[in-house]
Amino acid sequence: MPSTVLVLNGPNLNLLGSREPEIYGHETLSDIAALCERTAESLGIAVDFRQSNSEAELVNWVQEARTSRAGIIINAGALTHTSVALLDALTASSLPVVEVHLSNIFRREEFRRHSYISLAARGVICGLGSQGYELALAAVARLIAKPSKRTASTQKTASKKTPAKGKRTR
Ligand code: CA2
Repeated sequence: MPSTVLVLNGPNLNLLGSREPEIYGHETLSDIAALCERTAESLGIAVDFRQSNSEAELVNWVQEARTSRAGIIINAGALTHTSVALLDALTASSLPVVEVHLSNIFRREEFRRHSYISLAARGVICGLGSQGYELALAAVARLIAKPSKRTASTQKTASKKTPAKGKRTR
């Protein structure tokens, strides 16, 4: 059975496609869900795509994912900039997390430049619209395939006696 990645979408993302297309594009959330399904299939993984306007529901879903999902992709919407609860849940999940934003949060209002979620994220993708979800899925698929990359390289380094001349070690 393929590994399943939880793709979470926060408040107001259900409105996509209806307003502010100059910022968020013309695609609806259903279009993005379909894109994620197709992308996941091509990567040999599965997606569980969800949206909620409730912080509590999102926290509950992250907690449930801990034992049933292989990774999390999250566009927390405005909760990105406010929610320590979501940050704590993501950190506690110990799963690989990739944060996505449709818009470039660094080209917008000052308050959007800070993300609590980023502290729990292995990577952050913003400003590329729905393509960000595709890229995040590819990144999570790799992280799932090589979950202990850091450990493996640490082991390799630890087992090396002396580094080759002129070669850098970390
Ligand atoms: O760029 C993103 O993906 C955001 O996460 C979207 C959030 C915003 O609060 C973040 O700063 C950046 C807002 C989602 C609301 O989307 C709407 C879509 C259409 C109409 C109104 C809101």
